[in-house]
Amino acid sequence: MKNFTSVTDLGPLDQAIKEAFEIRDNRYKYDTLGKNKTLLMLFFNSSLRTRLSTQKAAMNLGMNVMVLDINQGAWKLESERGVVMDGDKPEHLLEAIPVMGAYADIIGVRSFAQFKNRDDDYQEKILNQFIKYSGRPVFSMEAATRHPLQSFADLITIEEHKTKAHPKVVLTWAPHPNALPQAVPNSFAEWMNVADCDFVITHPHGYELDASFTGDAVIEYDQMKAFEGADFIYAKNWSAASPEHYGEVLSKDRSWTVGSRQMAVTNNAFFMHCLPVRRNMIVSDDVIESPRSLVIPQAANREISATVVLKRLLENL
Ligand code: AN0
Ligand code: CP
Repeated sequence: MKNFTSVTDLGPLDQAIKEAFEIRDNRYKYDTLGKNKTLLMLFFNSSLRTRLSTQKAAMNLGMNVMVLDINQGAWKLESERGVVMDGDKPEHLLEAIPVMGAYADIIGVRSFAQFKNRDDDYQEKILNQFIKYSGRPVFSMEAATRHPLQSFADLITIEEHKTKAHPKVVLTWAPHPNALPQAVPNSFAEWMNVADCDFVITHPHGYELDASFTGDAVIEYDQMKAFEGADFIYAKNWSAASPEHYGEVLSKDRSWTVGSRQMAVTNNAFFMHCLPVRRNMIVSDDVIESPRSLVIPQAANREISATVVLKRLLENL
């Protein structure tokens, strides 16, 4: 594997799942593969899970790891070409990227949607510059439109817990005070479209995700109806994705907060969320604390998905 930015880079999912279970059962199996190889993890945005799980994955493979928070201690980076740099940004990505490439064998990048220009975000302008100018394999640690390491961990978690071949999986929007990216729901939809499941997405009007991600999913605007008979409930907030209202918060309707009222009509569904989660906005205390909540196993599986991805990238060096 050359780069990892979406589900298509991984090839057949059954093979990827097999590798994930192999790693889960012996996570140090390839502990010399990364000897004298250096991973640079680059964060333009905050992180708890991605930072720790990806570093742990690299250590499982015997790699050296460097972590850089661009906004804390590095120079602020300009990303537009042709700009007269007389503002607050002392360095350009076009120099910074090849410099970083000189020190690293593999580069992980976290760079959220900026909500300034929908086309720039949806064309993955920042991530693609890393691929173009670093000369190194690049993987997404959540970019503008996708969070594939999360979706891979989500898929592993569903595979571990499903009790039928084609479970009903429901992605539900839930309220949040701020404008959040569409990366997690986009990616989850993209992966569920490839996986073996009945996939339903539910959200208020105005929160339609881009059709390139939703694919064959059934869109149901009635949340209670969507939840009927579900085996897995995946909650997430996202802001509007449409060109007219891109990045806007259109609703904070707390009747969409996932609680026992909605879970009661499911098939005793498991509850999932990528974390960080705002309790009693996205999900009630009792649902996230219930024995059916998978949020901690999901987060734990981030180490597994990252180990598989780094292993594949190392094998191709
Ligand atoms: C981010 C998001 O919604 O994309 C990261 C989730 C993994 N969440 C927040 O900014 C709260
Ligand atoms: N789920 C996830 O990516 O969490 P962090 O933002 O803490 O990395």
